[in-house]
Amino acid sequence: MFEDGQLYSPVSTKDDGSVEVHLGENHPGFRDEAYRARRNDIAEIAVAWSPGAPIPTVDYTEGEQDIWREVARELAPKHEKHAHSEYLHAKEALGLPSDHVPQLGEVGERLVPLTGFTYVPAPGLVPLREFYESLGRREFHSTQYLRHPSQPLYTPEPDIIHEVMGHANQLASPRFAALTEAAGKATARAELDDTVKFIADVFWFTLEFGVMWEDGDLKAYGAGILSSYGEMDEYAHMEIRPLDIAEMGTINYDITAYQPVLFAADSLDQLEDVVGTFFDTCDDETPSRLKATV
Ligand code: TIH
Ligand code: FE2
Repeated sequence: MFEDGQLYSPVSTKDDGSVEVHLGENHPGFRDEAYRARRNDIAEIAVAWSPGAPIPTVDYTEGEQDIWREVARELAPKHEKHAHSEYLHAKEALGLPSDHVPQLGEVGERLVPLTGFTYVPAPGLVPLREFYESLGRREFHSTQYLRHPSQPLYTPEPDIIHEVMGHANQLASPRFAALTEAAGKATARAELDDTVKFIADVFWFTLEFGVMWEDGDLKAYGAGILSSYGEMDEYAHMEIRPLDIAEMGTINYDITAYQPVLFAADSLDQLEDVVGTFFDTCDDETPSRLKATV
């Protein structure tokens, strides 16, 4: 749908300090001047922020509030039907608003008493290593813009709906939060970029696109499925494989389409056992050792 292989639209800063977000030709907002200007303004807020400063707020427009409300309304019944109970309980405990876009500061204030995670602003792509290392400190780099209104049910480009409805609800669970932190700590230990990529790929097929058996039903717990009401209609029909770290770390995937291959955990205990242990023990030798087994 977008340019090949890139999750976020590139952001550049000009000499005068203004910020430009480069939407690809296939981006649904490419020909929408107002949307492009808005993306630049929101990115500028994150670029201007530095760690330690108060979390900046965005004054969301009625149109943006409407997208949030529409997606929250559409997702609610789908979550009831398809989300794993661990996510549903965490979502309830977090209690995010469905009638307006929450500010990142508010998301953090709600998360901290539950799992200690905070949310900090990101203009777009955060370098892989930086993004994951901060997860190891229970800090989540989040975009603040909203997806283009013409395609609310799915976006290949993570937006605040994904970061918050997908990830923050998940990070309100102490068990998912611990797995996420473990992925971050593994990244911080890694010296090789290949190791970081391997960890990121295992993260992709678990905390981002993971599914899990619960009472005989295949439920979703991955943030990327749970923020997309288009993808929630489809995931059960995809190819479902058992959890396998070596396969998750080596399989090729297209980030711009519904994920055709998903990995199912038998239970949360098994997820922690297999994936948690991998994150806890992974070092720079682990990926090459595992690659030799596939
Ligand atoms: N596809 C997700 C959504 O529509 O909410 C966003 C993404 C998650 C992971 C990668 S892109
Ligand atoms: Fe994500």
